[in-house]
Order: sequence, then C-alpha cells, then structure tokens
Amino acid sequence: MKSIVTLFCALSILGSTEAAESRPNVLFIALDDLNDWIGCLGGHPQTKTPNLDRLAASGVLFRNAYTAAASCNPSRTAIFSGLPPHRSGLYNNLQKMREVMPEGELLPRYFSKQGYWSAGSGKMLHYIIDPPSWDDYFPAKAKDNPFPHTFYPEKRPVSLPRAGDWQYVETDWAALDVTDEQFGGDWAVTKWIGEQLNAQKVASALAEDDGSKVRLKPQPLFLACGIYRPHEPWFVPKQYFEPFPLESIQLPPGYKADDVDDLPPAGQRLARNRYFAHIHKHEQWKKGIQAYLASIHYADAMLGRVLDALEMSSQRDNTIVVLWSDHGWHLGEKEHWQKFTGWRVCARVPLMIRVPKGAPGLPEGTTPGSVCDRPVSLVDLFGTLTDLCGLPPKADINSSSLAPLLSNPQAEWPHAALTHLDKPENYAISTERWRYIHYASNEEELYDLKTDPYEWTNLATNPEHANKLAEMRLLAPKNIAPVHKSKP
Ligand SMILES: [Ca+2]
Ligand SMILES: [Ca+2]
Repeated sequence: MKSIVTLFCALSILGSTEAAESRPNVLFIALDDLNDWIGCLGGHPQTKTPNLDRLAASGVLFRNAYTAAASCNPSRTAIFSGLPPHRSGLYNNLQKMREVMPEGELLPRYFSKQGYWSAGSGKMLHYIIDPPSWDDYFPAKAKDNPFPHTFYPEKRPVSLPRAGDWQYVETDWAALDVTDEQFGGDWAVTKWIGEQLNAQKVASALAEDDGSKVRLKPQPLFLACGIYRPHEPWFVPKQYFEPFPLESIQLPPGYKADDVDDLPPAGQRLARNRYFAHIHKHEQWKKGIQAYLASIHYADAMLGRVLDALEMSSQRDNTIVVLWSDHGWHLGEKEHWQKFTGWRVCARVPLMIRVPKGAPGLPEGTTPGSVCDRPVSLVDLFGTLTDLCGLPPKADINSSSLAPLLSNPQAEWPHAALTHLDKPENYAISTERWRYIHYASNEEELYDLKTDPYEWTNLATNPEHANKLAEMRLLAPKNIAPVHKSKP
C-alpha cells in the first residue's frame, strides 16, 4: 500500500512540474516613489528614462493606473496580498503586515506552491523580506533585510538642513563621487536579478531539495526586482546628475501658486505640509527637483541592466514583464512634498506589462506599443498574473485580471480605481475622466481630467456638476474595515 501511495505522490509531482514547465516566467519589477516623471507618461519635460520608455513600447502602457494606497506599506501589501486596505485593515506605514495578516499567503508563495521558483531582491515589501514568502532572496532572506550594502556620505545632511523631529531623516540629496558599483544598492540588486535570469536552474533544482517539495526539472521563475530609487535619500552617482544642470531645471508642470485655495479644509491641511515650506526657505526646490530627476535617471539605468540581461538570456521570449511604482510623489504641487495624498500626482503610478506569445491566459501576447487609458488598480496584479500564467485564481482576494485590457486596451472596463489614504473613509476614486476625493470629515473634491489634468479646479461645490458628484459617490467602497489594531 505504501509503495502505491509513494508512486502516486511522485506522479502528481511530475505532473505538476511538467505543467509548470510550459508556464511563462514572471519578472516583477518595482520602483519606489516614482511618479509620472517618465518619458512615456510626460510628467516632466526634462526627465530621461530611455529604459522605462523601451519597456513601455514593447508591451502595454497603462496611463491611468492607480495605487491602492498612497504610501509604501499599504500599497505593497495590497499588491502582494490582493487585498485593498478596506478589506485587510492595513492602511499605514506603521502597521506590521504580519500582525495584520499572520497567515496571509502572498503572491510569491502562491506561485511557488503552483510549481514556480520564487526569488526576489531589493525592496518588495515594506522594509522586510518576509522570508516564508520566498524560495530565495538577495540579500539572504534569513536576515529579513532587503537592502544590499549602499554607499552613504559620511556627513549628513548634505543639502537640506534638519528642521526638527517631524522631518524624515532621508529627505536630502547629493551627487556622489562614486561609480555605480561603489554605490552598490540597486546596482547589486540588478546584478543578482540578471544572474538569476541566466542561471541554469536544472542543476540547482536537483541539488536543493529541501524536503518540502521535489524539484525535478527547471521551474518557471517568479523573479521580483525591487529598485529602491527614486526613494529618498536622493543620493546617486554624479553621472546621473549631469544631464540636469541646476540653471536648466524647470518647476513641476502641475504646480500652480494658488492651487490650494479651492480645497476644503481637510484638503488644505493635507496639502500644505511642512516640507515644502522648509525646502523653499533653504532655496532647495530646484535642487530637489534636480536630484529627483537624477534619481529617476539612475533607477532607469538600473532597470536597463535587467532588461539587457533578459534580452540576452534564454528566457527572453518566455517571460512576462510587469513594472510598477508603489505610489506617486509631490514636488511642490499643491504646496506638498512627499506622498500620502489622494491627488493624481500621488495616486497615479507607472504600470507597464509585456506578455510573450504563448502565455496560457493570453496566447497571442501583448501588442508592442499599446496604450491603455482605462482606470486600473495595482491591486489587480495578483489576479492578472495568476490568469496570465494559467494558475487557479486565488480565493478571497479582490483582484480582477487585466488580461482583457492586455488583449484589447480599448475593451470595456467596468471598474473604477480606488486609492486609500492613511485611514478609513479617506480615499480617492478614479474613472477614466473623473476623480473624486472623499475625506472622513465628509468633505469632497471633484476633478475633470479632460479639461484639468493637474486637478487645479475643484468642482465639488459647483452645482453644474452635482449629478457627476452623486455618480462618483455611488462608487464609494462598502463595508470599510477599521484600522487593524495589533495585540498589545
Ligand atoms: Ca514608496
Ligand atoms: Ca485648485
């Protein structure tokens, strides 16, 4: 009897391994705090992002993609769990993901259970690796620190004086006299990712049987590359500052001096944070813009290393590539610096997806040069990837597959995109043309992107738009979870 059971198990493992072999790899690339200042989204006229632009041109560029939450931890947790904040109760950067969802099965582990080899490097979750979710990680997952060694100037701050405890210690910028390799950080992450794409997985698959599963043949990869820039501090090697001389720097196109005047009080409080006034006072606005452009240029070059490695590897034609940023970023728009807001500059994110021919969920693959303007959410990446790879959909998540839009970017799309701020009842809703912001105080804003792409004119109190306002209110999330409280 025992031998029959053993044989049956061996056959099922073989069966699932063979099915897995025909599945495409997933290269899952995150950039941190990158807004729409990339060439193909046109957010700033001076930005230099040839690699983001070439990736976008090779697949589908989503021009109305929104984050599920306007800061790192809830955004990334939503992506990796398929659960938006109003379902999970994780709304802010201070909450610990594993306290909120101790048993939650994240995207890489789900893929791993379906026969994939899940490996990652750099920042994917919020300053943790979460070792149980991965088969392999760089740096080594046991330490649960996703960052390789990165060069930092000895004396800090370099450019922006400290104003007080409220100021994030990393809000600072400088051109560093180091090479990419000496700088480390994302250079080391992208080097490791390139090596994984070229590794012969057959040998390691046989050698590294850890007893929990038998890896008999090459496995498809779920490979996650977390590029940390343009997250602060905006320190990058000086060569990336060179295309942006300070005297040439243009202010953000979305900045308007009296923009906050028509916001409700809750919006005004959120808009005018202390950073922008502090940066102004020290005449650092253009220097900050210069450093953000340089940090994006650097992140783009690191992306280029990964795309080149994929291009030269045997995996080139069998790999789905997904690139996203966890949320946008203000550089003075609405007198705000940083994130945590519902305006488009913060809620909208770069998202691009390329699917090769033969993917189970999209056999024809994506058409190079496609552009999609439907409002989509990053919380949909989980459902999209299981669908594209032919895996069973994960139960009990809120994640719609974007495959219909990858097949036809003009397809009907019944969904609006929801972006939470840092607590329940504070959220933004995005349709293709309209944006609605709701604060817990019941104050509201309404914008028409068709005539007002920078959201300069709040229409919520304009009687001419009362019907549209009522229509947008109907899209509000229902059964909103409270902030999950950790046990003392
Ligand atoms: Ca972030
Ligand atoms: Ca305004």
